[in-house]
Amino acid sequence: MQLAEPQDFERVLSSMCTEPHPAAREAAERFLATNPGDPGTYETVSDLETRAVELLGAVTGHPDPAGYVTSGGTEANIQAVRIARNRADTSDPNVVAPASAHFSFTKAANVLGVELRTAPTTGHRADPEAMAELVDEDTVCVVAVAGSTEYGYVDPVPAIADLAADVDALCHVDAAWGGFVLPFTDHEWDFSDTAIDTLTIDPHKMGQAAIPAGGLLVRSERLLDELAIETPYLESTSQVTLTGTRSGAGVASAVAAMEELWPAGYREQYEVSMANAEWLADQLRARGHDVVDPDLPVVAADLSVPMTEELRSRGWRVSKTGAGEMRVVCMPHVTRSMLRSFVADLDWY
Ligand code: 0PR
Repeated sequence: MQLAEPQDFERVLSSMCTEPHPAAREAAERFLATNPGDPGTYETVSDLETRAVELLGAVTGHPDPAGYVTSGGTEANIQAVRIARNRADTSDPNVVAPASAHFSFTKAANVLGVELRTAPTTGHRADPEAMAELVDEDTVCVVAVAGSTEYGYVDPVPAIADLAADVDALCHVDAAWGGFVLPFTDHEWDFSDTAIDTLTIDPHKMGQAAIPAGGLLVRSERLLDELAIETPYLESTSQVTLTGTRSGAGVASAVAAMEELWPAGYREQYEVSMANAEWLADQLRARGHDVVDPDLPVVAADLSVPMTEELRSRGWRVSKTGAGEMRVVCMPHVTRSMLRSFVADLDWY
């Protein structure tokens, strides 16, 4: 049978995922038939997962992290909220997050029976004062976003960690997308900078691993214990993951990408992506558009709806923010020459 070819990345400007690094692709294929959810049987991939967590710790400033490779940022965020809920002693738990938090927190709240309270942002960043008005004794988790989905902006993580500590809640940082570029910036966001408890960082986004490879890291093993479920018929006696059978491809691919790229390769990619974002922002400004200044490599600008639709009809994959701006994510597959031809199409319009 002749299967369809997957689409190429030639005109994809909207995705937070990218073409995997060749070493990551190769590792994914090699470990396709392994299941880290059954570590007693699949020992090699289980050892690779230990290595993945170690490497994620290096990226996020934690010399001795605990955690695991999730199916993606959604699972990691759900599990972080679950840890916080299980640890707390309240029958009416709530989570406080900025309005910019990814919709996976809505799923987490829904699945876990936790109330989600969102505070308005200021200048596309979380406003700790607005969040302070929402926390109370039933707050189990306070969320900061380090690299927001729509604008790539970074919240004031230290102030949000202080707020969490004030009410004895956990502080969770969602660096699902930003985690592999933030080490090369001045932002305070990781385990070494701030008193955070849990963190999401996805190898299958800026980490250049194959899908599915997300990451949940926690400051200490004790927090992971909040998730432990007894597994009477497996070799291991408990399981902390949300899914049972999991992709060994994601785990192996994450290790291969990080072994290959951390830190020099990721730094170089950050510099290239950031320069591309700034170049595109300048080009759009020169054409009279309002541009949200890029902080990490995401560009949002006020292109009209017909203009965005025309670009889409020419094959460009661009998306819109909630406020209606056109948004371009400068992923590793987004090159300067791609952006030049994108701008040329804009000029045609
Ligand atoms: N946290 C952040 C900050 C994210 O941006 C995302 C995904 C997640 C968590 C969830 O991760 P998983 O999808 O791995 O579970 N970001 C969106 C996504 O890829 C971004 C998006 C949404 C991009 C809509 C394009 C688009 O059209 O689903």
